[in-house]
Amino acid sequence: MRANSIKQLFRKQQCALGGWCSVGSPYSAELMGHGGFDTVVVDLQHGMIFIEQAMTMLAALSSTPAMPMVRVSENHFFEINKLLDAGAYGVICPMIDDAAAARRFVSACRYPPAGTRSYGPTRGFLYGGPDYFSGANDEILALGMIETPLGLANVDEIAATDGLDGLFIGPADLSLALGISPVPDWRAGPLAKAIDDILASARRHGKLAGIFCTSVPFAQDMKKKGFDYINLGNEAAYIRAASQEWVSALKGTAVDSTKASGY
Ligand code: 3PY
Ligand code: MG
Repeated sequence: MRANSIKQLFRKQQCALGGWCSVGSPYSAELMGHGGFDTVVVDLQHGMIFIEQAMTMLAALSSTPAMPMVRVSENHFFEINKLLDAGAYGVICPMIDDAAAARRFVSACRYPPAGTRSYGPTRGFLYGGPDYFSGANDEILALGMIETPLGLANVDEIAATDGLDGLFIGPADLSLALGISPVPDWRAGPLAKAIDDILASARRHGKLAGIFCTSVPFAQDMKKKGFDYINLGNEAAYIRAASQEWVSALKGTAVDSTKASGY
């Protein structure tokens, strides 16, 4: 079976860079896939993307060097199974609150006896290869998001979950969980401490640590901290930023950076 490039980078202790699709289009997914990222995530939670579009985007991504991943809309067995069958090589699950939720998520990603995933990797074969079944439980990446008050309180029991490959921080929801603005201030205050605590928990349990970053300085700081997987905004933010920059240059007006955040 095709090796999971993110797992390989993690084993070599090299940082993986992620791109993120929130526009429901196979063409934009393909463009992102050729953008130099190690992986590109199709976001079914907050992205303007539904399951049929996600299938075409996963197909488009598999023609590029970037490993196709998804963020599912919730911890839902059917949706996770369907997207894995469609060729997703990694799943990010939002709002994991405790070890029970983490176990349910991992179980949906793994074939028996390790889990309860149902068999039928229709498109998964095309991307993963004919020996998909023998390698899937090892190659498919399962990342649980820490971004709720309960998730933060229970981070150690979540990180200890067997078969969970890593923790992924959603800084906007995590900020809300801490009672602060969802525009993340990663440099100081409660979010900075929570990021350090989650990273330390991942390290204690030998798990990968990832984070969604909304700007280049944010991403650079997280790289310095030693995160294994750093996601660089999303393509909607790139479109907003580049169009503002071009239009402002021609109109001679200032760029309003508040309109080009990473969400
Ligand atoms: C968050 O910041 O809450 C996220 O889920 C990132 O997409
Ligand atoms: Mg979130």
